[in-house]
Amino acid sequence: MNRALKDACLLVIDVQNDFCHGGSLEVKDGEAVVPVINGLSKRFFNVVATQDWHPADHLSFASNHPGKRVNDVVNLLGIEQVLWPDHCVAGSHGADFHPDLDTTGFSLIVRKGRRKEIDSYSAFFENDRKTPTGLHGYLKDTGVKELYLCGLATDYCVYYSAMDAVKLGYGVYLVEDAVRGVDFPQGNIERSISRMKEAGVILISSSRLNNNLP
Ligand code: VGL
Ligand code: ZN
Repeated sequence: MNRALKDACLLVIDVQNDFCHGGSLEVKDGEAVVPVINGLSKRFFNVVATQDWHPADHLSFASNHPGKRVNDVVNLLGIEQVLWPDHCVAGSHGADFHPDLDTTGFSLIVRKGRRKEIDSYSAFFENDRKTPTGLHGYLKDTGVKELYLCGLATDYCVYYSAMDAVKLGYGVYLVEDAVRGVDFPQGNIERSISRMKEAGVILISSSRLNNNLP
């Protein structure tokens, strides 16, 4: 196998029904990433996907804080937490991958946000920035050095995953036409993209990536 491909991994973040059209935490145009990701995942040897996978009593849900509303901010274990509509409840239809997402090539699926007391935006660490999901160990063991990030949402799970990946020493690429964001608060997508670029994340289009793959 081509060495470049063995070193690289496509990381598909949270392409789940609840983040797509009609879902409870719908990301505008979220489902548009599906055909782009399907095209890319056929070209990579390593493809890892994440699923947001919450218990029904998860404390990121506004419904579990009487008197609070969606988009209010609370404190969870000393960490600021935006409150969301109930979403991606483990085992529910909303937590399933989008039905058109081709999962055939996925080598690993990481489920995160499973502890009720703490959220996990990043694919690598829970929001305490300390508790590992195990993904870094898997990628190290399989010799992955470069990560190509895609999926939902640009300004939350993709953003936190990309920033952690840089800190962990990976070469990090953001496939710019294979992500969509929540944009809460307004301007958050642009701000997140600038911060990722400043941190060393390289933006690449899926067509350029496709042309550069062996
Ligand atoms: C996400 C908000 C809450 C995401 C997950 O996948 O970006 N955003 N849970
Ligand atoms: Zn969530």
